[in-house]
Amino acid sequence: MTTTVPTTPYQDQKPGTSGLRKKVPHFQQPNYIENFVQAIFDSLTGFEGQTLVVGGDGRFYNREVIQIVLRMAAANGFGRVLVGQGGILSTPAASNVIRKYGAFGGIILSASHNPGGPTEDFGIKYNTGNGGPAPESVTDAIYARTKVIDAYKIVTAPDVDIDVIGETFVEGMSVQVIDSVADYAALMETLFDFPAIRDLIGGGFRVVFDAMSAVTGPYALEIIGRRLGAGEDAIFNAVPLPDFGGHHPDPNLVHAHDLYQRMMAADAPDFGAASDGDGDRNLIIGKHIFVTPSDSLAMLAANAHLAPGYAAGLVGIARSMPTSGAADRVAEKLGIPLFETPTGWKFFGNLLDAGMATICGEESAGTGSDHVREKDGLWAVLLWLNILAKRVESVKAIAEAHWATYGRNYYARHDYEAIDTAAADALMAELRGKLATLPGTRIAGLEVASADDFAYTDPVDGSVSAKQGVRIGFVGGSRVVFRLSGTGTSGATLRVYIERYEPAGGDLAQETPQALAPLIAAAEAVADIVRHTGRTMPDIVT
Ligand code: VG1
Ligand code: CO
Repeated sequence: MTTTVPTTPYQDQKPGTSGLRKKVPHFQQPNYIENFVQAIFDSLTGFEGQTLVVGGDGRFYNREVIQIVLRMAAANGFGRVLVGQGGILSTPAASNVIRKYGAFGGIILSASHNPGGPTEDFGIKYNTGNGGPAPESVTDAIYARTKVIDAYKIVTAPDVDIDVIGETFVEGMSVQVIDSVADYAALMETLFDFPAIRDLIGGGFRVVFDAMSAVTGPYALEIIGRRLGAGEDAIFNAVPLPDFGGHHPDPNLVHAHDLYQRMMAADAPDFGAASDGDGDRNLIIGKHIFVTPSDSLAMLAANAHLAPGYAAGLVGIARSMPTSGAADRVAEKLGIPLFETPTGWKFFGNLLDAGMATICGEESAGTGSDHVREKDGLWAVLLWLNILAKRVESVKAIAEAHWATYGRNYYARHDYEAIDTAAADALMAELRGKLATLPGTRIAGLEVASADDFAYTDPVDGSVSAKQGVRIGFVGGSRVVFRLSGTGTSGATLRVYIERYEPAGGDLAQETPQALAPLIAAAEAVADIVRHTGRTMPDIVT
């Protein structure tokens, strides 16, 4: 039986960089989930009888919300829902399922790299039929609807057993619980040379993968552990836990510190990797060398033709604006276009759909391709392994050869977390206020060549996204970029992106903090971070 339940709107359901993210208790307010899910459905047309995909990263509250979504999907007229077993679907796997089964769209329950648990973070995101995050036109419509919503539709029905593969019905709507891993693993086999990687590993090449007690555990066990023969012992923290074992499932040098230490040890394995809460990010560490995500994007693009799925070459490369320019040099050499987009995977969707880009990446450890419409952590790991199997060189040798050819973009991101929102806004407003006067002046000894607030015009649909980050370029090609995070849930997070280019033939073997020291000083001088935030040091350097 379908009931229309009256409700009152919340004013704070604005999706950020990647969906709506709040603390769990916030989501547990009366009708908070129901309002948002109904606002999604109210913003869409034509889904009557169609398929919806639902899954998440297994964090606390995942299972409860899936049951609500199932009852509301039935009440709103969907014909079928595909659910990952146990409620588990990594973000790239969900994107694949949406595409493979021709679904109308999908609801992904995740707060990605944010911690999980009863008092930590939860998130909801809607993906469209191309498998990608809803574009801003859709998220804006959802937000507008949440502010005025006065009722939602739900059926009365018992919970569906989402742990058993098979079909059940909720008030006439089919619910199919599917294997979370199978479709994704099959897709990976079409893209990469599994026999070559198996031979590499069988020959003694040692691989370790840290799933960070998050969603990629089952995927890595099946693909790296079993199909590629690395063994189950090669996968650490392989069981997805509702609270990720109390850790941040964020694959960076701070939160994946154990992996980093292991890879820097004298007897380190040859290749180490990690992924985040929902499986769309990747951390790549070779024996005794960390590869920055921006460099990884460039190196993957330069070598992608070694994998069967990319043997025909790339049509274009896209990167988010704060990502380093390393990929630009690869695009130039390959004679293909390079697109610079705002932060967030939703901006790559049109380029991928239009066949304008094959590989995309973000400095935040996200890399992916046109095989799905999300960034994909394991995909990046497998492409690296495929390249290593074909080149039969170490990660370090590949990185050094890359820099010797293209030059090196020294790069770091400094995050100031949970700062006062008003202080963060004031810092950005002051910066924006002086942009026009900066070119030609010197900051901490460096001459400013350009200063602007990044605005993007989508080359496919002409939509414009303004105020996407303040960038200050210096004579010689170095730059600093400032923006506020759109995924945090407490206060504001200031991200400062610092980049310096050293051409081939220059000093390519510096330590990154030293190479960037003058720019770090310039960033402080131009933005007055200490005065605005009271912070003398970033919380996280990646
Ligand atoms: C961050 C990253 C961005 C990424 C987004 C979602 O956003 O900077 O590159 O696309 O997280 O990633 P922000 O607005 O906090 O800087 V995930 O792995 O959370 O889906
Ligand atoms: Co993620």
